[in-house]
Amino acid sequence: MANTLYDELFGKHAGRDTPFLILQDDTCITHAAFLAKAAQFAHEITAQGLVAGDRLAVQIGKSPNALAVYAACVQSGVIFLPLNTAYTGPEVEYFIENSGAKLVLCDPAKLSDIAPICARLSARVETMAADGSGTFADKAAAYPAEFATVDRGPDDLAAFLYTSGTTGRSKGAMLSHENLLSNSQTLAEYWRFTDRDILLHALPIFHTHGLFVATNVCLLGGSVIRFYAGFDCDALIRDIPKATALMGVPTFYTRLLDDPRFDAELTKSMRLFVSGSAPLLAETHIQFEERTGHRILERYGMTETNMNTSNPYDGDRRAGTVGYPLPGVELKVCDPETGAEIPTGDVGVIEVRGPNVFKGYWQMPEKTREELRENGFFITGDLGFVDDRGYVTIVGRAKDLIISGGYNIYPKEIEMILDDQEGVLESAVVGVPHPDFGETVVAVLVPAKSQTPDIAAIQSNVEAQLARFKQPRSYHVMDILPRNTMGKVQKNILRDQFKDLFAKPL
Ligand code: MLC
Ligand code: AMP
Repeated sequence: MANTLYDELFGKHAGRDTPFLILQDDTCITHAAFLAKAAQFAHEITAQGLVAGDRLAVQIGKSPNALAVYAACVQSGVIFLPLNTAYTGPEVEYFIENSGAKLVLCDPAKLSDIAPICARLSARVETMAADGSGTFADKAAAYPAEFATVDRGPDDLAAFLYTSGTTGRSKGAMLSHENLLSNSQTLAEYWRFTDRDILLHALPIFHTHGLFVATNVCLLGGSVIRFYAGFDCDALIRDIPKATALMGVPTFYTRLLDDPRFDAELTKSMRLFVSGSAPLLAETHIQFEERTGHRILERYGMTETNMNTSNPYDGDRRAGTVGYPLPGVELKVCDPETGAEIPTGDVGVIEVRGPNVFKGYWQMPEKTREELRENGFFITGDLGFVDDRGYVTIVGRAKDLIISGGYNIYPKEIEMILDDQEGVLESAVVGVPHPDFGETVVAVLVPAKSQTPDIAAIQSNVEAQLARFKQPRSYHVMDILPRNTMGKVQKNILRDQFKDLFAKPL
């Protein structure tokens, strides 16, 4: 046997003194040094009592050591469960409980919040700070720099990534070794990643885009990663001339375009700019080409499916479209009511099937059945059409979802908290255009009879429970919510009413 993902991504670099990560201060970490660290971490994970199939939850800052925890999980067969560093204690508690994680790695600054949760849920807890230091790395340092890789096959699970849902409860998407490997192989080839590439990596490593797309593609191609703790415009502008590729959410590109230093001369070493996770405005695509001479390559993916479509590398990268289905991915557009496939050019719900599609939601068979058909097609909840040239365009979402700066926010999760607040009868949360984040969150509150909601108190309760990116940026009080004859809240009316709230001044 072998280990499907480890062997292809990591194992093949064993013993190579070639650069893998270059940090912001130009420190270089070789493949060999990275794998030695990962092996020590795999020993420590095993020493903590975890065996193949157990879950390790991490809520830690982005660092080479954090990435080595991912490699260590793959090598030891343990399921990697990364969590957004912005999540609050109550949010993290749900993920630990739902996943049954045996071990949790958290930032030392959060230990006082997380340790009692772990104690209640009988999970072990260790720390790792944003610089990679902490109890976990300290304990691991005692172990050898080699670890006997645990056998794992294509259908074994490699990672859980939690994704919220329209009911407000997050679901753990189970991703197999094959899901991750097959998609990364397709992308590495499609986008031509080789050992001559240097990728600017400024995305977080707790989501598909930064963890699986950016990292795995570079590992497969033997490409070097310039590794940033987060998006930092100055650092990117400094390093762009040393790089060949960037992957980002649309906010990266609008922020770069806001900087006059970002131009054709600066980007002349670059061969590829990839955008995804949220819609890239056609005007950003056009402005980008005018400024730099490069056409952004937009692609479309999801936590449950990895990447589904991509604009072509060589052919026409069409603004406003997400390109063609990737090799091996079947894509059809279906009637939202009947599920029947509809004619080319008509708008419907996008469904996808292929080796990229996940194995279901952890311990949620009903949710899995609702979204993953028996024939293997996954119902994405995105509305779109395929044109006569085969390009896919996404026009909206059948699901009630806001995407802010590439982070998904499900209004239901926020409404459930707002509905519980004193003085509030009911609430509605909508996404409105935002110049930096693409969309942002607006809350509408209906007061309970003869009461006036205390917005400041509500805001502070929301802050204690929800990550910053989910918190409404604006609150409004209304006597009643607009509803249709079926009693459903007409969110389109609210979106329209508040659409100019964050508009850029002319
Ligand atoms: C941070 N903040 C956000 C935010 N990110 N608010 C709304 N939306 C966001 N996306 C808040 C912070 O809490 C803080 O609030 C302030 O903004 C500044 O925080 P920061 O830490 O300085 O972050 P910033 O640089 O502003 O981050 C913006 C960003 C980041 C766009 C660089 O959000 C980011 O890296 N997004 C990428 C998300 C991603 O990887 N998505 C892929 C999902 S996978 P305050 O009040 O202090 O100002 C997927 C599948 C696929 O979708 O197809 O890829
Ligand atoms: P997530 O659940 O975080 O993986 O987000 C997946 C969702 O992001 C998809 O269902 C789409 O709605 C959206 N998305 C990803 N890429 C694109 C894109 N290029 N254009 C429009 N929406 C996108």
